[in-house]
Amino acid sequence: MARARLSAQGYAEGVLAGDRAILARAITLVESTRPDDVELAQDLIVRVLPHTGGALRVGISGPPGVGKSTLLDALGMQLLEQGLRPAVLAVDPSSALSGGSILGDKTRMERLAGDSRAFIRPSPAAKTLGGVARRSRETLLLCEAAGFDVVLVETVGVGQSETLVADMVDTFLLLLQPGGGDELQGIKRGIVELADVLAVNKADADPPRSRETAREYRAALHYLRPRRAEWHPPVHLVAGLTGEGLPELWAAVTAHRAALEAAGELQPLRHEQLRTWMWELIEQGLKDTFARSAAVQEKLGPLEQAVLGGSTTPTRAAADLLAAWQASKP
Ligand SMILES: Nc1nc2c(ncn2[C@@H]2O[C@H](COP(=O)(O)OP(=O)(O)OP(=O)(O)O)[C@@H](O)[C@H]2O)c(=O)[nH]1
Ligand SMILES: [Mg+2]
Repeated sequence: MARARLSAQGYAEGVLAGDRAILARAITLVESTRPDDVELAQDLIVRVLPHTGGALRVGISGPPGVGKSTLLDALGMQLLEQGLRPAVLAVDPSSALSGGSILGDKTRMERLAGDSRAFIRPSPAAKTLGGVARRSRETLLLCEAAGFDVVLVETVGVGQSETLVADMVDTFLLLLQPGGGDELQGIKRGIVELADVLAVNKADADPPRSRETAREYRAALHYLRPRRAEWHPPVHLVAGLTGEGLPELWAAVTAHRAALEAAGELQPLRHEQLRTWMWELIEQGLKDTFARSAAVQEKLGPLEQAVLGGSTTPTRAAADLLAAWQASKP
């Protein structure tokens, strides 16, 4: 990046003033892995933290090609009409493997991308899914500080990133293809259980089939344990392409948030997410220092071989390595 870095205060002021160019640069800073950038980014986040928490945080997932981006484009435009300002973030598990963001989201969100009141940010490139998650969480906070009322986090539903996204939002929305139960759609039961609101998309193409799919999911949901006593996930019929059913879908999303608040569960949910986030980082940090330790590196190969050769057990090898690590510390 050719442009000079700002101070943490400089970034914070720009973000809080809703300056989109500075917001974009602040997100780039948060995505950087350079140690001095990481320090500066944390300084920035701490400064804006008192101004976060105000947005409706919504996750949206579903199988590849189900129409997530198309629906977000239409929904985003509808929110703008209501005077709300949406930001759309993408979390792409494959970017952790390919090192780049592949979602051509701006092409599927043309209207929203062209509107200066909205904000769209593709998935950060990171080596691990945990890295993608950290950057996305901090980007969400920056968007809140910049005054966005709704933060929509899109992730492709292939069974890796949904839990991550569900762990950073208030309401998790699952889009389904018309026809075919979750076996066919490749959606794991655990993902259906994460959903607060479900919607069969592309209902314009084959309405009877879509209604049948919605019926099947409603029936299936009876056999799943609801995540919360006061909320039973509804199944809607929508079409992102025509806008059909979107007002009702949005009403369900806001009703879910309202139910959380009425039950006094919003704060506890967000607190739990912060705790989980912190412990994930601690676990990652411990693993990294463990793996880097000379004492561990010396014993790791032989012990792994011993486990594979059947002369010791994974339990004993792990205990030996942990003991060697403990003993090596000053
Ligand atoms: N008939 C119909 N087609 C739709 C609808 N929504 C999206 N599509 C089409 O479905 C295809 C995929 O749409 P996207 O919005 O890119 O889907 P996506 O879920 O974001 O896809 P990935 O991000 O690649 O997982 C496109 O060809 C859309 O035109 C809809 O409501 N009705
Ligand atoms: Mg998409």
